[in-house]
Amino acid sequence: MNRCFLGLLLFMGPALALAAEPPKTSAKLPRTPIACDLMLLAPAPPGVGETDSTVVGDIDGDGKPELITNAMYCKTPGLYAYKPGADPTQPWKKQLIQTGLHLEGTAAGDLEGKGPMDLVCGPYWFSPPAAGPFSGQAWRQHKFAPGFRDWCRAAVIDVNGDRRLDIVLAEDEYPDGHLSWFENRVGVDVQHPWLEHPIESRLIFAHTLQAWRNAKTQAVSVLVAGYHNRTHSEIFEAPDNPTSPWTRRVLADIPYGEEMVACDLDGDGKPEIVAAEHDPFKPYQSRCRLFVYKLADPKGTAWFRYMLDDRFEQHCGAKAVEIAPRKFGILGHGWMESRYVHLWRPD
Ligand SMILES: [Ca+2]
Ligand SMILES: [Ca+2]
Ligand SMILES: [Ca+2]
Ligand SMILES: [Ca+2]
Repeated sequence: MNRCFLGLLLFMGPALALAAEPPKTSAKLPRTPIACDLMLLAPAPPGVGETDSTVVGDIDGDGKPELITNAMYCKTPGLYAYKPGADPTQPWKKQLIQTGLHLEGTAAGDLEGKGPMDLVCGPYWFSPPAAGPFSGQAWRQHKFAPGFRDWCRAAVIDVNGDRRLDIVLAEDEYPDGHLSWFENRVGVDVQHPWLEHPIESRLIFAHTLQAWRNAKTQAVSVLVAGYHNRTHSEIFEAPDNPTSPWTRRVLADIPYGEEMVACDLDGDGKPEIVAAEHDPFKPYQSRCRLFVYKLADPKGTAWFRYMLDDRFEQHCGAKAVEIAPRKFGILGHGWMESRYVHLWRPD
């Protein structure tokens, strides 16, 4: 186990089994509030609303990441890519991917296997023009999930191991959301370029979707968590044949859990789950808890829970970030105290 993370666990006291209350302790992890100079990437046209689905990826292949984000809840919804210039404090180059569709659930990956990065947003995917992703020319729009509504969470991963990236998609703003993976047959089967394989059909406001492949077992897992009170967070595990029914394991009840993330914080090859409560209203906004869940048995049927903090709402989600090689911190961002990004680090 990574010594930094071991130190973090010892600092927080004994582990508790799933469903137990967090330890009563006055000890707090070191937290660094980072005051953000919010930078306007580009002037927004009138009527543009909130962004709700952002991904970072190198979509033009120059080795540097770009930012892809959507505009929602407005008269002119859309999806845009932004590219910084030599001076990132100057306005970034802006490329329209689509406008007119209210979509959320953004992911990036080379779905055609031809090099240039493609984008997924909701039940659509978008391929760049031949002139280049930032050429100003229109991106091509394709629909891969005709049975899905427009508000989703998406992940791009090779589920069946055929070296073609597939798409995992969850409907995220509905009390009866579907979760499926879509087998990539683009360029192989013109009539049916995407084959849907349903996984679940009763997700409740699934604001978290993350998929990963276990480096040792090669098994694919998908983390899904609901946004509203008393909803479950669940991990779906693919069987050897991922077109067969998947195993579903309930991780925990997270009151108001938003944007959970799986990350191998201690380097043992198995992901931990970072979960932050996010109720932004008084008096709860100063009582929300930040948890790390760690597997307590090899089969994934029980988890230890560690509370890292209980003072801040994290409405905009918590993320694990590599702050040094193989050393992870946790970033959290609230809604009411949005001027600050919080960083927890294990030393
Ligand atoms: Ca790039
Ligand atoms: Ca491509
Ligand atoms: Ca595949
Ligand atoms: Ca781990």
